[in-house]
Amino acid sequence: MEKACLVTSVVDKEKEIFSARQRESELSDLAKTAGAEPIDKVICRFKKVTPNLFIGKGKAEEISLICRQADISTVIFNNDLSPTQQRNLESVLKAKVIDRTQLILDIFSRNARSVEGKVQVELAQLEYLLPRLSGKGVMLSRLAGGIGTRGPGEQKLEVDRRDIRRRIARLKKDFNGLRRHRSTMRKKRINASLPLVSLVGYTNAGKSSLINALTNSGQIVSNSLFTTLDSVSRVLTLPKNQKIVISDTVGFLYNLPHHLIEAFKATLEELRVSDLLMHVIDVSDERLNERSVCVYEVLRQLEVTDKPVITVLNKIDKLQDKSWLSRLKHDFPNTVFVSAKNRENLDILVLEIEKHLPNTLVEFCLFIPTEHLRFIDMVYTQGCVSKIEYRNNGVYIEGSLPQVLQRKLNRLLNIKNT
Ligand SMILES: Nc1nc2c(ncn2[C@@H]2O[C@H](COP(=O)(O)OP(=O)(O)OP(=O)(O)O)[C@@H](O)[C@H]2O)c(=O)[nH]1
Ligand SMILES: [Mg+2]
Repeated sequence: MEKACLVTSVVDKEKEIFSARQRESELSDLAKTAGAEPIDKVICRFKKVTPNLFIGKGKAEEISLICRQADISTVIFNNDLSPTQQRNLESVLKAKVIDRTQLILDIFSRNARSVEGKVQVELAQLEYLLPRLSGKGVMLSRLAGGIGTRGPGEQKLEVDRRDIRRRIARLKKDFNGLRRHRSTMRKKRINASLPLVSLVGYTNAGKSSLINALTNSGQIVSNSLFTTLDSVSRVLTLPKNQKIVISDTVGFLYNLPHHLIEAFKATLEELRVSDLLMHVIDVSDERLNERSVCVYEVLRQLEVTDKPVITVLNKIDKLQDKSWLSRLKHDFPNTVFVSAKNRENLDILVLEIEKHLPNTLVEFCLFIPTEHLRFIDMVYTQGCVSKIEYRNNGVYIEGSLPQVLQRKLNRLLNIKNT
């Protein structure tokens, strides 16, 4: 385990949603997820950021002493540092210095599973590193190993600037190819007219557990941060037989570094084409209101602001006292209280999804001539058939269908019939 000292700064007059202790506790979770052992924690309060060290000189010397006494080789800062600040801090602290973006990138690189996820993370890591390798040789953090030095699949990240540039060009090319593939897949789904419901929420809220409970799938679930990085989609059949696609993706975090939002914009593009969002909240967490504010802030940055939202208040099984829960109904839109773990209230959630889908089912009766019988398959997979009669020159069916599909079938049949 990499022994670490955690530094959380409080700058006067800078508004933060979370208290210093709450931010420190989140940093500690992030550090542990990255494989570090937080040995000591320091909160620095100051009026103004110092350009060359971020914190004051005296505080830096204090931290340096802590590190020497406790044999700590890594200092993790709860904010972003400029390349100069990072380099200067390393020489004063005589320890490897990791900032918040680098820490989160490291977790991302450990958790990236798909080819696309790995490419995105390595690209973000190298773009982060490049300006940090200029000037006076390789920084201490580049030599030490551990957090900040490994890419996806535990391979060591490049340190040579020329090689990094070459690798960045290569990764960008790969990424564009993958992106085209994703967009083709999306078009296919739109053609199949299946509505898309996307899960959003703070990391560790239980999004993957919920998609597993709803669709009996096997997404990895873990009590650590950013377990899911890649978008995963599953088909769910609603009670009236309407099929929808549910997609699980990367969780959000307070002050998610801009760098990372940029890197994951492509993955998160799914959100922009969603018909409905399910905002999953961990009700057992005392910071649920602040976390929710962060989620909406990230959605705003991603320009996803016009979608209907169902608020899924998850982990109700963890609460002893449930009396205060009803208050949350007034604070969030369209609330449903569930436990993904105990599969509690999932039926209510499914009905709520059905209610908010723009693509609600409509009754239909249709005669499909023999030469177009292939359309029956569409009706069966996406709708609900209540009556079917085989006649001489075709099939008569009644039932309910997504409106989009009904229009499409009418159009197809009319065109073919004329
Ligand atoms: N008690 C309880 N625990 C839950 C429930 N849902 C999820 N968990 C636990 O919460 C932790 C996080 O669950 P995940 O499903 O991985 O959360 P996530 O939102 O996908 O997290 P990331 O992918 O890391 O952003 C795991 O330890 C789950 O077992 C629930 O309803 N009740
Ligand atoms: Mg997950």
